[in-house]
Amino acid sequence: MIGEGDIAACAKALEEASREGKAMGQLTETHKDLTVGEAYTIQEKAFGILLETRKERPVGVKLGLTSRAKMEQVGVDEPILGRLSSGMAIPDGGTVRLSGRIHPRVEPEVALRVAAGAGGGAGARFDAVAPALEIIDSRYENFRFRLEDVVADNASASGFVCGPWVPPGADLSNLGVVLGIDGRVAHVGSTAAVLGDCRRSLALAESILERRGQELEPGWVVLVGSPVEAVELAPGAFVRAEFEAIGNVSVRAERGGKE
Ligand code: OOG
Ligand code: MG
Repeated sequence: MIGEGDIAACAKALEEASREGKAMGQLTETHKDLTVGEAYTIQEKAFGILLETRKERPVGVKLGLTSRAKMEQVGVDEPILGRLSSGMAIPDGGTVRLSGRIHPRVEPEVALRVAAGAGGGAGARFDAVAPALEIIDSRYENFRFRLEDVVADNASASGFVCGPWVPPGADLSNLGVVLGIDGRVAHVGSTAAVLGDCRRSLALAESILERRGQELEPGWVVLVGSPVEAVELAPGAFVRAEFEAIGNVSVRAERGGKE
């Protein structure tokens, strides 16, 4: 248990680290008994500060650590949820600015769009699906953290790119995914690696939000979590993800410039 003052201070520190692109020490080094529930409270407070100071709005959620490859990469084996803001969206074929980020990585994801009337605990549905790329960037030194740290740090959310939305007809349970960097294959995977069927991420998002007294909103984007390890983003890199039956999405990394 940590006090309310400590929760506010942690949220402020994380929001500042993210805004200034400066790495910080893990919260669990100072707050050894921080709980996951408290970590979500910190996440919500830091996201609130982000929305207010940057005049942004919530546009969805992201699931993280929903595949074995991702759990092993960061050494945390429990799925988590983070929040997406309007300022994190990058257009398909656009550029992701690396300056202002600490040690950004990119990963391929399926994006689901929450259907109208999906809330109210009836079981969320989605009305469109898109190929997506997620840019993650831990605010902790050396990209190292424990479960509670990464939850407080909004599940390392930093940016996302959605390709063209398509109707939800395809069977998403086992689709091939190729992540390419500069035309070379970096990772090959399947949507089955995400919870056995990446559509399960929707129910998972609902249940995590429900525990926080919240719901998915119609029109929100849900990033299901990466089926493969994330790859470091270097200046000039051209990143493209190809999804069987869904389509492609790309982004270019640049040191400076506009997003
Ligand atoms: C945590 C976020 C994980 C995913 O798709 O699994 C995530 C991290 O790797 O820093 O976004
Ligand atoms: Mg992700």
